[in-house]
Amino acid sequence: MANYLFDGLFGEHESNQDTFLKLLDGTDVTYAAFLDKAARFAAVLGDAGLVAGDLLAAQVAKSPDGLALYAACLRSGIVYVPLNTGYTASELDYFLSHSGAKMLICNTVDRANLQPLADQLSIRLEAIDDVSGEFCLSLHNQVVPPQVAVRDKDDIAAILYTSGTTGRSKGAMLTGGNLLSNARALARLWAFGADDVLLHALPIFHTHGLFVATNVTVVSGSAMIFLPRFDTEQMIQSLPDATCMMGVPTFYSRLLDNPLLQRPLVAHMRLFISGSAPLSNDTFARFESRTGHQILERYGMTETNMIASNPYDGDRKPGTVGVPLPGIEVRLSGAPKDGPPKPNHIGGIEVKGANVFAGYWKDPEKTRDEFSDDGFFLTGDLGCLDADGYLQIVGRNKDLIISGGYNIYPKEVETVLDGHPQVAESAVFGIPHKDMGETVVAVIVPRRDTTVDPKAILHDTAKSLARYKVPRKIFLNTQLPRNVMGKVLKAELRKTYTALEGGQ
Ligand code: MCA
Ligand code: AMP
Repeated sequence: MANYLFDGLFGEHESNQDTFLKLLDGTDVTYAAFLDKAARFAAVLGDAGLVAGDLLAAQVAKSPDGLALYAACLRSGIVYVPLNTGYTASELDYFLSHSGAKMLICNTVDRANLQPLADQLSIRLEAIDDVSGEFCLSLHNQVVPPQVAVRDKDDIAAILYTSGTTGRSKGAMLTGGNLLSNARALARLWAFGADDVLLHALPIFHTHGLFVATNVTVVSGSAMIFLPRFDTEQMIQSLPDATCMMGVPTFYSRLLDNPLLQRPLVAHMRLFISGSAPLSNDTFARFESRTGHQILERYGMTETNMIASNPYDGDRKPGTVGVPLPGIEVRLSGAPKDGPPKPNHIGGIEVKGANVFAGYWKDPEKTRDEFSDDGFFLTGDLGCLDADGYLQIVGRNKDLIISGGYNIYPKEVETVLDGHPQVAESAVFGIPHKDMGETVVAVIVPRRDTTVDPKAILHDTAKSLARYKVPRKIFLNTQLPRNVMGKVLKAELRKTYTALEGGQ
């Protein structure tokens, strides 16, 4: 096979007229039209001097062209580095410098803001939607698309930056083999077929929206209703035309808040899937009683793609993430090497299989730290297995907040807060939140002899951090609770401030 991933995903669709994307304005994009656009992007990127193995960073709003850019990179063997559209220029500085990307693609509205950074780093910057610009104009002039690049199973297809407990983001290198094996396994497991229409309202810069949703759709030749973002009313309007939906738990709790979500609206639907954050038993039960559908919960990570899933046919157990996908080994640290772990044994979840990434970009030391001696990836999640082999995630041994499916590492936020002139020290943690699952808050110990203005601190923080990382509330205190080793007692803070906020 010439290009392991691209051919594996799109091989079936080169010349077919089936619909791939259904857009809000009523237009459809066929697979053929989409692949033509991808080929044109590939040609333009080639003209710009990018070759297989080079990195291309993209901070683009969700659109068919944004997705075609991803397909173009796969086609040309260019390593795709998608970036959250919420990242500020100072966050981008790190990703671009660290990755060594040769080119950054943005939207016209962000161009002026990003140009100084691109100039400073000598990175070529282009806007994907600047229709009168040379980059977009040359898309139309391409007549002979370049050859599809030869790419192997082990070649890196994408690098996704994921924050870490040390506060420094790491670039997870995902190979063609990682992505294709997972897409095929999920499509088979969830019984995707050419007649399916997936309701897609996720962002396309993370594993969930880009790899799980898109790759599963493509590999099974189905279509997606491609919404620019999650909007409850648009979802309700689109559900009658869909057969499946994927989302984070917030999607489901927001849908449940809408009285129009009723059994007849979704009677024809085949499957609702949830992931990226814990789905509460309450949401599972309420969704079932309102719609008759049991949400299928699955579990994964940027570094591993999807690891486990509740079954399509068979018991979907609320509060569990199901069983490991075929071919993927899952074990719990501290469990006996042979035989099943003791009931209720809680251990670190460790994973091995074709799904597991190739390591962190330019960081062999960190890569070594996150694998066991016998090659299992250490997820940092804590779990236990029930008698039927269903995995339950019971906690994390990493300091992480998941808000609406986005991960926030407190250390990164604390570093910014601690650098503020009014702040002596800070502790950032998550408290329960009805809509987002968890929300970010901070306790701040002010500097002596300083007047503290929490609003100003938040305003300044938002200059360097994406808005979803900025604490929703700041509490002031004279000191932080610490143990004898000097470690801040986050669990205690969580308890105190959850009670204070009334559990939200
Ligand atoms: C937006 N905001 C958020 C979030 N999203 N704040 C905290 N947490 C969030 N998730 C901020 C905006 O910047 C804005 O801030 C304000 O909240 C707007 O609120 P709202 O309009 O309610 O938000 P929204 O635009 O409706 O977005 C909420 C959302 C969205 C629909 C839940 O966050 C979303 O699509 N989440 C999905 C994330 C995802 O795809 N995760 C998968 C990661 P301000 O008011 O200050 O301006 S991949 C992964 O985790 C693994 C691999 C896996 O297993 O899938
Ligand atoms: P990320 O690093 O953004 O890929 O996020 C991965 C993390 O999301 C995992 O390590 C888990 O902590 C969490 N996660 C993903 N799916 C689930 C789920 N179904 N239930 C609970 N946590 C989940």
